[in-house]
Formats: sequence, structure tokens, C-alpha cells
Amino acid sequence: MSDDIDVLKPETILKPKTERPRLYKVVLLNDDYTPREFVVQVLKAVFRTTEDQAYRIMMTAHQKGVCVVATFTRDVAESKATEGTDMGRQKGYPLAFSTEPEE
Ligand code: TYC
Repeated sequence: MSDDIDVLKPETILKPKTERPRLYKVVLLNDDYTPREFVVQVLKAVFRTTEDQAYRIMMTAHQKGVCVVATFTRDVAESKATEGTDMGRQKGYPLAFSTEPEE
């Protein structure tokens, strides 16, 4: 009908969504072959860290076996982990990053 008016139906009244997305850690894994300086270069390029931050993260992984680099939403964490791992593979290094959900 031409004289119908729009009404606000209850189902159009949305509850504000305040929940934040789950965050995922990107973890750097140590290995015996990737040169330290190359790990630092990758960390700076992919995670935009300073030289100093990258060196500390690399040395933590080197000494402890793993180091959390940073946390992101799932898609960003997965693409950064893939990008870092691929940079190593292109040079023939076994450099590896993994992701895991934060508690
Ligand atoms: N352990 C490597 C070496 O001695 C350096 C390295 C550090 C590799 C951290 C990977 O995540 C890593 N050349």
C-alpha cells in the first residue's frame, strides 16, 4: 500500500556488540640453521620491531626454544606467521613461526 509507514520492529533493535575478538600469539621457534641476523631481519620486516626488540626476541627463542613475538586477531596472526616462515623458506632456512590462541 502506498500509505504504509515504516515501523521499527523489535528485531531491528540491535544489542551493542562489545566483545573483543580472541587474540592469537605468533610464536618464533628456534632451529639450529637459520642465521641470527636473518631472524632479526625477518622480525623487523614482518612485525615492524626495532633492531633492539628483534634482537631480544631472537635471542629469547635461541636460548629458550620459543618466544612470543606479539598478539593479533586470528587472520593477522596467521598471515604474519606464514609470511615470516616463507621468508626463511625462500632462503632455504627452516625458520618457523606458529600461532596459538591466548587464554
Ligand atoms: N639458533 C640459530 C643459530 O644459532 C639462530 C636462531 C634464533 C634461529 C632464533 C631461529 O627462532 C630462531 N644460528
